[in-house]
Amino acid sequence: MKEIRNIAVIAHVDHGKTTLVDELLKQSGTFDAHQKVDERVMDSNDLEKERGITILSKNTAINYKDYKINIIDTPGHADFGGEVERVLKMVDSVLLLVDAQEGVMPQTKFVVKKALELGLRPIVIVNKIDKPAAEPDRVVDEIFDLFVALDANDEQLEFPVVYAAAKNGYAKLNLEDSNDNILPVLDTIIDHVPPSSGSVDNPLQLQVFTLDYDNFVGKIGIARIFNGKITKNQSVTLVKADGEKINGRISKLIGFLGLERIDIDEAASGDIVAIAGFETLDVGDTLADPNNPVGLDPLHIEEPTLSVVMSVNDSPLAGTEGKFVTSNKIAERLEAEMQTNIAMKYESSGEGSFKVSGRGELQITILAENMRREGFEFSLGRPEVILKEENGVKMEPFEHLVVDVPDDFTGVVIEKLGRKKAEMKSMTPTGDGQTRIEFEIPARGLIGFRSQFLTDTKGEGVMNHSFLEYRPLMSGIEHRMNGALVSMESGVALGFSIFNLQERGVMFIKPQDKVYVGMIIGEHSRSNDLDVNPIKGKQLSNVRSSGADEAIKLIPPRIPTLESALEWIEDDELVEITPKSIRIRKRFLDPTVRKRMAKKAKA
Ligand SMILES: Nc1nc2c(ncn2[C@@H]2O[C@H](COP(=O)(O)OP(=O)(O)OP(=O)(O)O)[C@@H](O)[C@H]2O)c(=O)[nH]1
Ligand SMILES: [Mg+2]
Repeated sequence: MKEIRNIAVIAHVDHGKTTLVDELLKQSGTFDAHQKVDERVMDSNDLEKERGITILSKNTAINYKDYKINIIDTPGHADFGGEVERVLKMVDSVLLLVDAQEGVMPQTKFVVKKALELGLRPIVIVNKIDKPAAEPDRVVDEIFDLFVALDANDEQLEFPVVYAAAKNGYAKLNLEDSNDNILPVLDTIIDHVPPSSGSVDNPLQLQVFTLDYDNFVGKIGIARIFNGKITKNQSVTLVKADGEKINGRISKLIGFLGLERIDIDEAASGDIVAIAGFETLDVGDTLADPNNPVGLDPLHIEEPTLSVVMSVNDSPLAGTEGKFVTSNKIAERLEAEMQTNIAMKYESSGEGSFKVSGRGELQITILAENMRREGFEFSLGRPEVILKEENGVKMEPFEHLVVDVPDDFTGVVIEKLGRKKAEMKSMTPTGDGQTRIEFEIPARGLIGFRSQFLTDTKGEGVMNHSFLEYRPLMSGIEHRMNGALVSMESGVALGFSIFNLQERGVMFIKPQDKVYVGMIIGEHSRSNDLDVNPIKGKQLSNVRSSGADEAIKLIPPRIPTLESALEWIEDDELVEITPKSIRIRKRFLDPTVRKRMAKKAKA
């Protein structure tokens, strides 16, 4: 029997977690020599592959020397921070990756804080040391300062450091060592990660930290065994978070090795396995010995901070591009999502509409993107942050924001963020003409800020943020500065009219696009909304003058994407989403109704 070690890989987004896990899998010999392996093989679902980010944490196991090392790869994007927090309770240490150039970033702070609070002793991996601008020593200092700032204890402060270039497949304990292979990471894990504290001789206790679904076996729970032994077909008691107990049987027991899931007959304390047999399984549930059914501490699950209203598509073009358009279908789909995605919630919010809540815009757009690919049509309203009340005070979520911008743009960025009620915390030139500025800002102020920021910094700025805490509600956060160009006709847009309209703002449509009354076809260069006619053709004259059809020059439109559209809209606007199109529209299409509602809203 191999000894087991459990570890999670944590970091800020893109610092190289999944790439490192790739290399560990390859170089430990876990794959067969002939097995062809994709890049970032753990990012297995379509959207993960396309976007190059990890969305769901996933586990794998590596055999190395006399050990079986269970490794959980976690997502680095702030919206999925809740995943990381849960996973940390399943492991006995973490590999903390930090980019050798970027250094400590907002999500680094978030994950380190959680790991230290749980008493874990991180192993620091300074990754991407191959980058020309890498400064590994500076980054180690930054990490040390971060640990001190977060009240790390003495043991935690003595973290081992491994320098790595995961992409190039090497790691080393000293910068002057040669670039051989990635094995120093595995050796450091064996040396530093403590064995599981439970015992095979205790009564069974395992806790579910992730859910999966399989059409044949039903709900699957991925769980860590904290005590005892589990065998296939064994009778166990499911202990829910509220104390309810349900007796049942393990119908399937699955073990992990590399990318394989293998049916196994038994597993013991310390290991990570998948089990099936319970339809009511939830994250945090304990499976225990029926003779001694004691539940483990429930897992803390982060509350959603952002919500959006999803409604049946009622635009004039509804049902022309999608397969599933009814509120029943949408409800069914949302229900299925919530079966495995515990960070999200939904509730009915009136006829044909649902309030969907999650941890951030990305989480919500990913659900929406998946749905449109499956053939759904629906509309989304403006994302709203979720307020809560503490001792009679209205509170709103705040975020820690870090921007890296070319020096020339610091002024405009600070000014714009000021209008969003951001408070500047520090400003440091990072050399090479760049400045890093840190802010604390109400999450509300960040909705729609990204596109503005990219425009202001000519696409050269980088921004990162993660959840900080709830604070008393702020007032006076500025909204969008520009009005909308709204179509007053239904039909097909013509190049000629777009040509005439383009001096009034930025167009969202191109010739031949379908439009309808109340659809937003562009952003007005001024602050008011403007009704315009995008389908008006050129006046035909009797006499054809030579060269009358002089070629018209159209400025390329800014075709909205799901993200950019959601960021852009105001309260009285909606994004219409179908498998083929993303359109922006006024909530009330009829101009008279719209004006009446606007007056009402002002009053
Ligand atoms: N130069 C360099 N690039 C690297 C290295 N490791 C990873 N990368 C690149 O960094 C990018 C992000 O890598 P990922 O492994 O997806 O990062 P991640 O931390 O898993 O990202 P999330 O899961 O989305 O948080 C990819 O383009 C990698 O090729 C490295 O050692 N050096
Ligand atoms: Mg990843």
